Amino acid sequence: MPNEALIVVDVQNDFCEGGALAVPGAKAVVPLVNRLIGRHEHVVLTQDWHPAGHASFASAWKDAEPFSSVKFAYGPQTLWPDHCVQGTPGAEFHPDLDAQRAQTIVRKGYHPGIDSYSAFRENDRMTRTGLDGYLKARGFTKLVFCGLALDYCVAWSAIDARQSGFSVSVVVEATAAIDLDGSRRRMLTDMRQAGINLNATA
Ligand code: VGL
Ligand code: ZN
Repeated sequence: MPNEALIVVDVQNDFCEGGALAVPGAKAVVPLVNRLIGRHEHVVLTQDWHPAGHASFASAWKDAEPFSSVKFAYGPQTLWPDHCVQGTPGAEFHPDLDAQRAQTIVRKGYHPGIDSYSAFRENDRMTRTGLDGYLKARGFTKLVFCGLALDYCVAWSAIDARQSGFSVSVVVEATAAIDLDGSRRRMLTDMRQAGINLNATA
């Protein structure tokens, strides 16, 4: 489909088993993601790409635990273990990911004080990555999402895509979730309410 693009979210070593912020079941979805890539003419990859000492890292704060929530100027922010630090092996795509045919790679989370779950708008909800303009300039109207993590970067990206007017599907079987305090269930509900098709298959 010429007007459809596949967006592969954050299939990086640190989000896979053995990585700094491992998502349970992540490695098992790589073959399904590759199958989707094989079936799409237009493929975009996203890459979580934090500078060392990023404000979303618990290690950047005194007495803060990973997975706790703190108040940032832009609102509540979960603190994470150090992950996807620019230039480190953990930030690289999983070696089995079929990354060759990707037409563009969008990096996010590089502003030291702002996290970015969404590949469109950072967590301050104001700073834009430019992906929206890129996809629209290329004439895409339908986006299919897969990758990691379902309840963070996939969901936030998919919901922003709907808000930007794209028709959106998430291939849930080609994702894996962090599931922090019920986030998987909550984000599935939010995506359904946003008009996202969750029934697409790999
Ligand atoms: C992600 C937490 C922090 C993700 C990225 O890719 O879902 N989650 N950074
Ligand atoms: Zn991150």
